[in-house]
This record gives sequence, structure tokens and C-alpha cells, in this order.
Amino acid sequence: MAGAEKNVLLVFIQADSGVDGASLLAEGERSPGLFSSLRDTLFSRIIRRAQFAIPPLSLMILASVEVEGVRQEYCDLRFERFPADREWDLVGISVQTGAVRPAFELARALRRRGVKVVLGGPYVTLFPERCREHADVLVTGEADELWREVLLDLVRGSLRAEYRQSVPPDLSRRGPVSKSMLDLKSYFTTNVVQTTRGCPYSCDFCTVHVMNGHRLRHRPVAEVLREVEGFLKEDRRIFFFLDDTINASERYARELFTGLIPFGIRWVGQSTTSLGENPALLELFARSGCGALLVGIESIGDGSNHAHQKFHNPASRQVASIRAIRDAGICVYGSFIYGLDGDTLDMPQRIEAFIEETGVDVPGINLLRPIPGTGLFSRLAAEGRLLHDPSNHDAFRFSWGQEMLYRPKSIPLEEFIPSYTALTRRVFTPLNALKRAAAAPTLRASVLSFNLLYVHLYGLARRDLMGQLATLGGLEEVRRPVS
Ligand code: B12
Ligand code: SF4
Repeated sequence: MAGAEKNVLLVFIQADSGVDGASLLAEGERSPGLFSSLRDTLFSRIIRRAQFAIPPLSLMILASVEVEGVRQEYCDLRFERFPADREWDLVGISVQTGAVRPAFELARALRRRGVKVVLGGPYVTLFPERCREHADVLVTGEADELWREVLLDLVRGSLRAEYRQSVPPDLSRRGPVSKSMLDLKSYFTTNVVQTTRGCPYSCDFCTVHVMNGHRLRHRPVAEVLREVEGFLKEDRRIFFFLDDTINASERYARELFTGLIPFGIRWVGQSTTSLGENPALLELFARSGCGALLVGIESIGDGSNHAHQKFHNPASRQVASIRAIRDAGICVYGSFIYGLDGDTLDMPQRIEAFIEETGVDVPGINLLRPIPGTGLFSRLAAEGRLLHDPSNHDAFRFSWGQEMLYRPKSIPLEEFIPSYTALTRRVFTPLNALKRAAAAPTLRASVLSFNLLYVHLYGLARRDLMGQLATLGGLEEVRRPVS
């Protein structure tokens, strides 16, 4: 091993997504009229201040791998410009489905200048063949262990074209994550922790079980606690547990959150509604500092959930579960999807009534997103219901609520879009934001900021959707299936 130190840059790319940091949103289109314009300016300021952006754990994990002769740096394009004035031996880009086009553009520009590019991340794992021509090196799968191999090969001057992690790695072998690369001030918090990968469920709109497998893999609790302790030395703000289902294994969750109590942290995470049926675990969550949980309700109708292979969330138990979580002093971010197969035009009103009845603190009313690589995407493509050419992934805006990407099963688009925009107009008002904040069991300022962010965001989404509605005639003709 000889030669000068190798400089590696890891890059995170801004997605079109409305929730991914504030910079893009804040520049949103202005409404006509003085009042609307003042309102938009006010919301943009609030959003900028709130900055819900968190750093990407994937790149924090990679940057924590130490190899002699390699210096790793990191650039978050949400907040900074690409450091084009520096010499890089290797640039690693994380490719998320919401940001494939800008990732490829950056890769192309760098390679034109002779910089070697490595691509990794969810989209690369799902579609390596589409990424190959844009990279010198492809990394597919979870790269926790592979990255060391890549860096060692870089030092040796023997980089391969592809590194593949076909068997999901054993998470107990990875050490704690370092934050040394981060500019702490850029983020809402930098305390992002993942304890478990994989998901036992098979919802057809989700890529987690496809990419990370159905078997739950846990990090040793002691390791997670050590990481939390280390993180606290640099940043005392709230913790985000990024696990998709933090209550997936009761035994593990019990051990983890019991261990967390002495740290006195505040944390938020994601759980299934079934947590509300487990008073002992719920109490432990609250005692360990849980302030809010994102709960994937998706539909309040069993037929709609079942149509998408989601069976672990029976409608009859949802109201009681959400109330129990809130009664334990934990806010609920209720994540709904409207437009599922099985949904009919009465669903908006049912969602609204559900939000009222349960007191969901922050509602998220999503449009169904057919992500390439999911069973849903393939099925809608086979049924001729996608609004764009299924082979052209760039044609789809996967961003959260601004555009319909498919035709709902039993509601014509011309009726679906107005029914959705009318729902979000009723649910996301400044008055409702204030009411929800006042009623929130805890974290009232965050509940207010989030709801105000959504008043703004769903307003932008409505404008885009109404624009799409105006062009629908043309779209429908192109994509209507041959009967
Ligand atoms: C937190 C989160 C967010 C946060 C992101 C915050 C942040 N700054 O990271 C927010 C809310 C902003 C968000 C937004 C979106 N998200 Co999101 N999100 C997640 C979540 C829950 C955790 C992500 C995470 O940190 N995982 C842990 C890390 C360690 O895993 P990883 O990212 O896969 O990284 C590993 C490998 O992929 C690889 N790797 C990753 N990057 C790189 C780069 C290189 C160079 C290399 C070598 C390897 C490599 O190595 C890593 C370590 O093993 C995941 C679910 C999940 N389980 O991953 C969904 C998930 C990633 N999101 C998803 C989606 C669809 C989105 C949105 C498009 C949603 C939308 N419609 O707006 C946007 C797009 C955002 C973007 N920048 O492109 C999908 C991705 C599907 C896909 N095929 O890409 C997921 C998998 C959820 C799902 N149910 O399907 N998201
Ligand atoms: S949506 Fe949630 S519960 Fe369903 S498969 Fe994905 S991670 Fe698992």
C-alpha cells in the first residue's frame, strides 16, 4: 500500500420530496393575492426554522468505516454546494428512488471530469442494471461491511466494477456510528439510530421487505445503548429511531427501552397500531422518553389494507389503539393512504371522521406511491393503470403528494383528485393546526410546526394536482388499457 491519502466524498441528494428538508419547500410557488402571499412567506419562515431535516444514516455508517490511507468527507446537497474545487479520488452517491435523475446527472458530470463514482442505495439495490452505465463502481445491498472492502481496494488501486451483498449482513458486527462528518447545526437533530433491519410483513407498496428481507435482524442492545451515549455527548436533541416497526419484536423492544430509561432522552419512532394493545410495552415506551410515533394506519378499511397485503392492522382495533397510545402521553403521527384498491369516494369523509375521533396529532394523508421494485408497481403496470410508461422510472415523481401516478381501481381520476384535494383542504387548516397542538399529549411546539408545515405543503400539492387534473384528458387517452 503506497501513495498519497485517498480522498473520498459521500453525497446525499435532495429529492423532489416535500418532506426532505426545508430548502426546496421554502421556495414553493407563491399564491396570488396579498394575504396568500403573506401567509406563504410566514409558513416558509416557520418551515425554515423548524428544519425537520435529518442526516442520512446510510452515509453516516459508511463514513464511520476507517481504513488507513483514506480520508472520507460528506456533502449534503440540501444545505451545501458540491465541492467542485477539490480533487476527489472517489465520490459515493446514495441513490434513492425519489432522486435518481439528479444522482445520475451528478455522476455523469463527475465522470466527465475523470472522477470515479460509486453508486449505492435503495435504487441501486433494486435496479443495478439501470445504474451500471452511470457508475465506475456499483454497490448493491446493505453496504455496512462491503464499504471497507471498497475502500481497501481503492487504496490498493484495484477497485472492482461491482460489489454485491447478497446475504443481509449481521448487524452485530458493525461498530457504533460516528457523527464526526456532520455539521450539527444544519439538522433538526443528528441523533438518528437504527436498531433493526428487515420486516416480517409484506405490504405491496413497500420496498423494505424486498431490500432488507423478512427476517428481523437486531443490533445488540448494548451496542445501541453505547451509540446513544456517544451521540448525547455531541447533541442533546431528540432521537429518531428509524426502524420501520420499532415494536416488531416485543422482547427486543423491552430490553432496549428499559436500557434507555437512565439516559433520560426524548425520542420518536415508527410503530404498528398493535402497540396500543400492549399496555406494558406502551408504558415502557413512554417511560423511556417516547414523544411521538409514526403509525402506519394506511387504511381504516380492512378491504383496502388487505388489497395491498397489509393484514396486521385490523380496522376494528385502530381507534382504541391510537387512543391508548395518546393516553400514554405519546403523540401520534397517523399515516394514511387514500387511493388504495378497495377505496371508494366515501373514504375521505371516513378519514376525516377518524382523525376527529382519535385526535391524531399530525395526520399525513398520502397518495399511494407505486415505487418501482414493489409488487404494487408491477401489478399496476400489468393492469395498465400507471399514468406513465413503466419502463421510464424518470417519468414518475415519487415525491409525496403532488401528483397521481396511477388510476385508482374504482374511482375515476377526474373524481378522485378533487375528492383528495377537498379532504386535505378541510384537514390542514391553520385553525386545525392550533387545535391539534393544544390537544397534543406532549411536544406541542413540534406538533404545531408540523401541522403548519402541512398546511403549506398540502396547499402546494393541491396546486400541482389541480394542474394535473387540467391535463388529464391527454394522459388518460395514452394510458387507458386496451379492453
Ligand atoms: C428516514 C427515511 C426517510 C427520511 C430521509 C431522511 C434522511 N435524510 O435520510 C425522509 C422522510 C426525508 C424520507 C424521504 C423519502 N423516502 Co424514505 N425512508 C426513510 C427510512 C424509514 C429509513 C432510511 C434509513 O436511514 N435507513 C437505514 C440505512 C442504513 O439504510 P439505507 O438507506 O438503505 O442504506 C444502506 C444501503 O442502501 C446502502 N447505501 C445507501 N446509500 C449508499 C451510498 C453508497 C455510496 C453506498 C456504497 C451504499 C449505500 O448502504 C447502507 C448501509 O447498509 C427508509 C426505510 C428503511 N428501512 O430504510 C425509507 C425509504 C428509504 N424511503 C423511501 C422513499 C420512497 C422515500 C421518498 C421517495 C418518499 C417520498 N415519496 O417523498 C423520499 C425520498 C427522499 C430522498 N432523499 O430521496 C423508500 C425507498 C424506496 C426506494 N426504492 O428508494 C424507503 C425504503 C421506505 C419504503 N417503505 O419503501 N425517507
Ligand atoms: S410498510 Fe411497514 S409494515 Fe409494511 S412491509 Fe413496509 S416496513 Fe413492513
